[in-house]
Amino acid sequence: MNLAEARKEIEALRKALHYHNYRYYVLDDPEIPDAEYDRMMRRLMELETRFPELVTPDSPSQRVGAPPLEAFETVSHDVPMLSLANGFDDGEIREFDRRVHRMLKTDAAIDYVGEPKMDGLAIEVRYEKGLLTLGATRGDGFTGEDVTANIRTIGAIPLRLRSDELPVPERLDARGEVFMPIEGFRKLNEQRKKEGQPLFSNPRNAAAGSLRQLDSRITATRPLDIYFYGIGIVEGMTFTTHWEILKTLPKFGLKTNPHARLCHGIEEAIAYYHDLLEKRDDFPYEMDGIVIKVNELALQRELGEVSRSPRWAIAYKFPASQEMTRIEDIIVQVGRTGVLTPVAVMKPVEVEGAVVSRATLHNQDEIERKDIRVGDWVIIQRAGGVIPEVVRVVLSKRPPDVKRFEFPKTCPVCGSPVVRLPGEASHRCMGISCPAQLKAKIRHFASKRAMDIDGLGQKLVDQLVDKGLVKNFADLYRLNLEQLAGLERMGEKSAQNLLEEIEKSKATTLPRFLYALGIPLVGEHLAQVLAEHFGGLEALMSADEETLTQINEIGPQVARSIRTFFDTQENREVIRRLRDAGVRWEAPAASHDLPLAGEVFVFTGALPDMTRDEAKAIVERLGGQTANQISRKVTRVVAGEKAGSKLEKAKALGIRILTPEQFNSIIREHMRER
Ligand code: JCF
Repeated sequence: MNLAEARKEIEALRKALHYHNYRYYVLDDPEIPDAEYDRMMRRLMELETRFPELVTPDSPSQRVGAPPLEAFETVSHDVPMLSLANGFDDGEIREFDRRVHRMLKTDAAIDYVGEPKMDGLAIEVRYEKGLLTLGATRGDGFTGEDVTANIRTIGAIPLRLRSDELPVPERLDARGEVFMPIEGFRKLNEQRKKEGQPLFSNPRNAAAGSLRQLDSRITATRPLDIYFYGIGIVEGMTFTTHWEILKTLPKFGLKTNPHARLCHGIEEAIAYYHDLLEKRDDFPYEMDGIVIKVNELALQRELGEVSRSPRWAIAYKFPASQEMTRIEDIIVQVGRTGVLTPVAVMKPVEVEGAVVSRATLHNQDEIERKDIRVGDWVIIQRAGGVIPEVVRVVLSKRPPDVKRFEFPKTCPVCGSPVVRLPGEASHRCMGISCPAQLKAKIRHFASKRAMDIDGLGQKLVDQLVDKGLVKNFADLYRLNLEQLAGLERMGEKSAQNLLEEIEKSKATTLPRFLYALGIPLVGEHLAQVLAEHFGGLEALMSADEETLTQINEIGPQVARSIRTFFDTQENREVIRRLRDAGVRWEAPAASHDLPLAGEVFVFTGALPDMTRDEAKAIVERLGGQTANQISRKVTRVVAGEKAGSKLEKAKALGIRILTPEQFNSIIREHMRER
C-alpha cells in the first residue's frame, strides 16, 4: 500500500468513525454494532502507525490520552463563566420572575427555557474553523485549567464539528457540564474496590477527579459524558434566543439535553420543575435541579449580571436527597411472616424535608456487603420516596471503637429460636405465636390499602395484642366500647370513633380483603389478579394448585403459598368469622352480565352432589354472591336434607327456597352456556 492509497482509506475511515461517533453519542442512536466500530478504529490505528505522517489531531484515534502533564496551564475565559443564583421553592422562583418583569418594565409573560441542571462540572471547549483547539475547566469563572488532553478523550465531545447541516463558524466556544452517568459510576467504583483503591463518593466527584487527571490515559478509561448548555465567544454566526442555541449546537455535533423545555411564563417553568423532580430517579444521571433562563438573548443582555451571577437565570435546586449521619444502634424488627429485619437507628437528620432516624438494612448479607457497623458515619438517602436507606459507610470517618452487628440467636420479642433457612436471605423467628408477628399482621390488615381502619395505629395494635383482646383479625370486629375506652390514651369519644371506623371497614372489596389477609407472596397486585380471575372468595379458596398456576402471573411458588394458606384450618376459621361479622364486598364489575349477577345464595343442609365450597365457587363463577347467614339481602336459599333454623328464617322472610336438584339444574343450564 502506498501513501496515496493509505490516505484515501484513512480519510474514509475517519469520516465513517466521526459519523458513527455522532450517532452513538449525540443522537444516542447507533447504526452499527460496537464491534464493527472497534474494527474500523483498529484498522485506522494500524494505518496511522504505518504512516505516522498522516496522523492529524482530529483523527478519531486521538482520544486514547496523551503522556501525563506536570501541571495544568491556566486559561482565562474571554467571556466569564458565571455561576447561578439558587432558588429552593416556588416562591423564590416567582420572586425571580417578578424581578425580571420589574427590570424589563413589562407585564407581558416572559418566555423561559427550563433545562435539567446536571450534577457535574462545567467546562468550555473552543472550536476554530471546526477543529477542537482548547478545553478548559470553569475554575473561578475567570480563569480555569487547560484540560484539553482530557477533554479529547470524551467520546461525546467532537474533535471536529459536523458541517453537513450548517457552515461551521470561524470560532465557536461552547459550554457544558461534564458528568458521569450513574451506571458508569457504579461500575467504576466496583472495579476500584476490587483493586483496593479509594472509592469516589458520588458521580460528581468521580467526574471532577477524572477530568482533573494529569494523565489523560486514565481519563480515557472513565465513562464521562457531557451536555452543552451555552456559548461563549462565537464568530461568524448569531443567535437571537437561548432555545435557538440549544437547537443549533447539536447540528454541529455538540449535544444538548433533550429534556430542555421552552416555557411561556414562569408557571410553566415551575410545573416543569415539579415534573422533572418526580421523574428524577428514572434518569441515568444525577441532576441537582433545573436551570431557568430568559429565552430572548436581547432581554438577557438588558438584564445583565450582578456579583458573578446573571440576572436572567436561576437554578431551582432539587432538595438534597443524601445526607450524612451516624449509626447509633442496629435493632431488629419482626415482620408479619416472622422475618427479622435489621434497622439502623441513627442520629436524626433532615433529608428532603423529613427527619430521618431509622433506615432499613435489609438483611445480613447487605450489612456485610456494605460493611456497616454500629458507630459508623454513613451516607443515607431517601430514594424516590419514603423508605430511607444507607448508601454506604464513610470509611475515612470510621471511629476505632465501631462494633460489628451480629444477628440475635433468639427473637427479641418472643424469645423463640431465630434461624436462617438454606437459600433464604433473611432470618426468621420460629415462634408460632410471636406477638410481634401478630401485631405486624394486624397493622397490615388495618392499613390504608387493605381494610383501611383509620385510627388503628401501631400503639393501639400493640395494646390490643398485649392485653389479649385481639388474637386474630376477626377479634377486631368483636371489640366493644368498654374494652376500647379502657386503653391508654383512649377517651370515650375516640373509642366510639374507632368502633365506627371498624364498622365502616366491613364494606370492602375482594382485592382489598385478599391483600389484607397477608397471604405470603400475595401483594396488592396479585390480590387484584386473583379477585378478577375468580370473581369471589369461595372460588379462589377451592382452586387447586394446577388451576392457580394456569393464571397469568401466578407461578408454582405463589400457588403453593395460596393453597397452604387456605388449607390451614385456623385461617379458614378466621375468614368464616370475618364474614359472619359482616365483612363483605360487591361482586366485581365484570360479573354484572353473568347469569347469577345480583343473586345472593345461602346453602343449608346437605348437598348430595358437591361440597358446599364447590357449590359456592360455582355461584361466584356465574356472577352470584354467597353468604353464611340469612338476611334480607339473600335472594335464594338452597336447602338440602337436615336443613335447620336457616330454612325457617328464610321462609319467614319470604326468600325463594330451592332444592339441591333445582340448584343443580340451574347451574347446569348456565354452565353449558359458558
Ligand atoms: O447543567 C448545569 N450544571 C448547568 C450549569 C446548566 C446551565 O444551563 C448553566 C449552568 C451554569 C451557568 N447555565 C449557566 C449560565
